[in-house]
Amino acid sequence: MQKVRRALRQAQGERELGSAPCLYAIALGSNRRSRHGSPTETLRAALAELRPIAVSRIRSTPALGPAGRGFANAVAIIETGLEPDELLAELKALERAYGRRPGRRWGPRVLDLDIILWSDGPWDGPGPIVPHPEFRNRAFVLKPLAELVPDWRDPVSGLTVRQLLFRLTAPCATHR
Ligand code: A4P
Ligand code: MG
Repeated sequence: MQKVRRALRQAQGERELGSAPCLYAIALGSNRRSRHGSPTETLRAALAELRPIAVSRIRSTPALGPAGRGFANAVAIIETGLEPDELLAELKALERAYGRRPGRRWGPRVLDLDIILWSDGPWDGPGPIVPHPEFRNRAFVLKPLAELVPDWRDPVSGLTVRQLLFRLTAPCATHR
């Protein structure tokens, strides 16, 4: 994971000087079969299309909320010159290409792609909210994220991914 850490340091440093592509952490979820197969096989195919510089392992997780069936979840780190609104448009197109149709919020889905963090801090432009407003409360995002970038600092809370995961999962945690 040295490569990701180095790339993150470099992206954050160089962006201050106004160059270099951005790094993004993208969370992937699926709890419905696609033409690629099971949710795990679907994530494997989608991960390849994102051309990531690092990927977490794919975990089976119980559904949070009313989505019913359990999920396959993973996180990918990608490098791109796109801004968050442009990247979200690409991710939505990929979701559609995998057969996702608009439906009930939190309903079963073939593929969900969420932007969790990017190397430029908070995004206050059009489109997505970055950091993702719910990621601090979700072990199915924080665990794979911590596998890849434990020292990446959430620009809103000021805590690292490792600290956010500890806060969520420690036995006496108050934030659940
Ligand atoms: N949007 C705003 N910010 C972002 C962002 N940072 N990244 C907007 C991506 N999208 C963002 O998303 C709804 C709207 O959020 C979009 O129009 C986008 O512009 P969506 O993906 O179309 O709909 P959704 O997935 O039903 O909503 P959302 O809020 O993404 O749901 P979540 O929060 O992803 O929750 N349990 C387990 N174990 N694993 C899961 O992956 N996922 C969900 C869905 C519930 N339970 C789960 C899991
Ligand atoms: Mg989503």
